[in-house]
Amino acid sequence: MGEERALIRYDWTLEEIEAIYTSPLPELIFRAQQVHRRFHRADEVQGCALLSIKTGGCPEDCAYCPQSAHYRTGIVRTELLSVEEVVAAARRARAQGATRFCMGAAWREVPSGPTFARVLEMVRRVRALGLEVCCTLGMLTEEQARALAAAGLTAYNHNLDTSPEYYGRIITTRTYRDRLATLERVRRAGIRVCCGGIIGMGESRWDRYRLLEQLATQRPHPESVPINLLVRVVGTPLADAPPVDVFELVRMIATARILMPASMVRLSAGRLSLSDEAQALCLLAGANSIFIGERLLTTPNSPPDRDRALLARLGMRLRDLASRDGDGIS
Ligand code: SAM
Ligand code: DTB
Ligand code: SF4
Repeated sequence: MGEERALIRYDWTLEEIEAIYTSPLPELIFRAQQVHRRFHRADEVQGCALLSIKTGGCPEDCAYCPQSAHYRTGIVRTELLSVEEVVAAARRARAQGATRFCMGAAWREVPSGPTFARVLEMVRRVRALGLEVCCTLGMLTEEQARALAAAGLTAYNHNLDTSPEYYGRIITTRTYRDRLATLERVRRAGIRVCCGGIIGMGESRWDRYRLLEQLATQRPHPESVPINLLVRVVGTPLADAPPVDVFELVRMIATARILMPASMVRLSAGRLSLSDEAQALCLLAGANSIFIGERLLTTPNSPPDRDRALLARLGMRLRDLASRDGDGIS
């Protein structure tokens, strides 16, 4: 990979990002394909499964999120699941073809004490099934990051979501700087970073370039970059956000692929609202991972039968457990 490593850049400018994002679609997809094939297999996607280990009642006010206590979305709050419940879900996910298991908790920050000890045990037990393990638990202290690393955590998900300038329109209970500080702690603990964003929140193209700039100038790049299409949930302030043109999603994915060649670019939330053809275009644009399974965290996902049929029609497959470890170099 030495030669490939030399192709990875961290000095992308906003102008370059804009030029890539706005290039004619055939050019953009061609370039993304060239990068994709150099760093990844073009016929394989990684299947990841999500599990909400603690649902609802979150003190943050993220305008997109059904789990925020600030909005009435009908979400039923739950306590932290038991280790056995989580392990059973991870086994089911593995049987369905997932090689990465992501646990999400509706916390502003990770609590300490027995609650955190239980999360660490979940990480150890799921890792022992041979799965990559990702957690998204809100803000972390340095000590907690080190403990997660010691438990064998593969990656920590903490999204920047949008540009620094638009962030305050979406979330007021924390700052972009808070987010970057947690990401820094994750990095320092030696955990891989999973960091991406959401499109369709009323942001401009410029906000998307700024988000991509934030991600692609990190050294190393986040090994995992989830691109979520807003799932509009009734009761949240973004319930009636105008739907985004699907080609914007394709452009976002292709640009992320070109800027961060070795990273996994994940076509994350929102697939249920996409046609098969739109999803195929996202995969052609360089996405190489999807969430599989009935549910995301609290909302329905694209049904497993439909996903299996789609991959079969495209002549593609889910990456198996024996394959090279998930995240690429970066
Ligand atoms: N509380 C933790 C946090 O915010 O980091 C972890 C869970 S949170 C649900 C994880 C990510 O899911 C958010 O950063 C956001 O990018 C994404 N997300 C949440 N609700 C979404 C929605 N309705 N549509 C698309 N993405 C969403
Ligand atoms: C990410 O970027 N997307 C996932 C995962 N990281 C944790 C979450 C999507 C949540 C969609 C809304 C829901 O189901 O609650
Ligand atoms: Fe809480 Fe995370 Fe939802 Fe924001 S995105 S309200 S922090 S669960």
